Amino acid sequence: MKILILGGDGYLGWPTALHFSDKGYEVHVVDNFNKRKWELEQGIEPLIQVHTLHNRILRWKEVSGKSINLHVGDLCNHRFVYKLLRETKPDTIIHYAEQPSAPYSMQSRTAAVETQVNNVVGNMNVLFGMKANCPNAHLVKLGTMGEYGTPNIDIEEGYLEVEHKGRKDTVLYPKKPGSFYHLSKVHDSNNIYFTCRMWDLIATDLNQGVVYGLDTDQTILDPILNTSFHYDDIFGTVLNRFLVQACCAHPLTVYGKGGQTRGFLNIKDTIQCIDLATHNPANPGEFRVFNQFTEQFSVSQLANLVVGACLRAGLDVKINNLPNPRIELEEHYYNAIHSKFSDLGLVPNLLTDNVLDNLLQMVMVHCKNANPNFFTPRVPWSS
Ligand code: USQ
Repeated sequence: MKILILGGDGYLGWPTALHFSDKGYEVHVVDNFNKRKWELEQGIEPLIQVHTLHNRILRWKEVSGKSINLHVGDLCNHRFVYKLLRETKPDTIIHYAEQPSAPYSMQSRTAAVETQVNNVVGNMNVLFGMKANCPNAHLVKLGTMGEYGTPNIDIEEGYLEVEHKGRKDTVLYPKKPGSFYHLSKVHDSNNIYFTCRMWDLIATDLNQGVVYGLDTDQTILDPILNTSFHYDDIFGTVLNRFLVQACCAHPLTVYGKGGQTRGFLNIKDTIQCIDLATHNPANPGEFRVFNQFTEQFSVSQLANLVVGACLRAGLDVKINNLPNPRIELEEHYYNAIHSKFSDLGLVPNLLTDNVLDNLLQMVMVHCKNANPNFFTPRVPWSS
């Protein structure tokens, strides 16, 4: 199988490339290094050095004997996308290549527009490029649970059956995203759904929850194979942030009341889900939607779990409920269905005490590099 990974330099794209290369597939990675540029512009660094993609690919070849093919280019350039798809003719396209941060997208008009242009136009070029060059390829697109927002009813997996004035239909689940970033993924989903209906494209949209963790079976083989681990207020996700804050004896930055509830998953389960989706493709014309997370927590629950892990490790850490920089419900109903991956055989790596203790130990080794200036949130949603 030939696999094309868009966004192969990123937090999830790189471990995905290693996973499929390890399995013996022909792997092509694509990146324009925009994420590294955005980090430089913000003065942000990951906790652990991330080597260049070129060096990581070289090291992987030395460690495993296997090759990963690198293509440097921008998905917003349709000529690049068409050439890429024409020359590689992939069986599966795994699309991570988007601006991934809600706070980044809420900084300014410029950042909001940049996020939506980068994400929506890049995704549209992939869809048009697929139609022209590889209409039978399976697109596995990373969306987000944040597309749904926090509705006062159960969140279904993609679709909702409605009865209206005595008639029934199935519609895409209504979306109420909470940032221009999350909204960009809603636009992507609509565009992909449209092209499945119009052109018979084959797609799986993965509404992924908040990812935590650093290590996968391949990244641990050599320090140069590390993926990025962010703890800053822009690109860091909440549990990764809390772990670094805890190791620096900084109070955990719970925004507002902390009742915000989200779906979470270990980075190892991202890889497992992508593997399952890849090996069980959707049908022609099908826009298949999976909710990709393994368990749900409120932010306060997570903070308390981290405090518990700290106690076991002999660290004294406090929780600080900061004024919430975001506009979001801090107490709400949340019940998101996520059975489709279980049906395909997902065996989740849940956030047990043991897993949390190991994550804390890993972060402790590196926390001397952490910059406490990145702990305080700087982007208010209201500005
Ligand atoms: N939060 C805190 N304290 C912090 C950081 C975050 O209380 O220091 C809260 C936020 O207010 C929010 C929740 O934790 O209620 C999650 O925030 P997050 O920054 O971990 O996640 P989010 O902004 O939703 O975005 C992240 C990824 C994004 C992915 C999304 C999945 O950056 O790429 O799409 O998680 S989901 O949240 O399910 O939409």
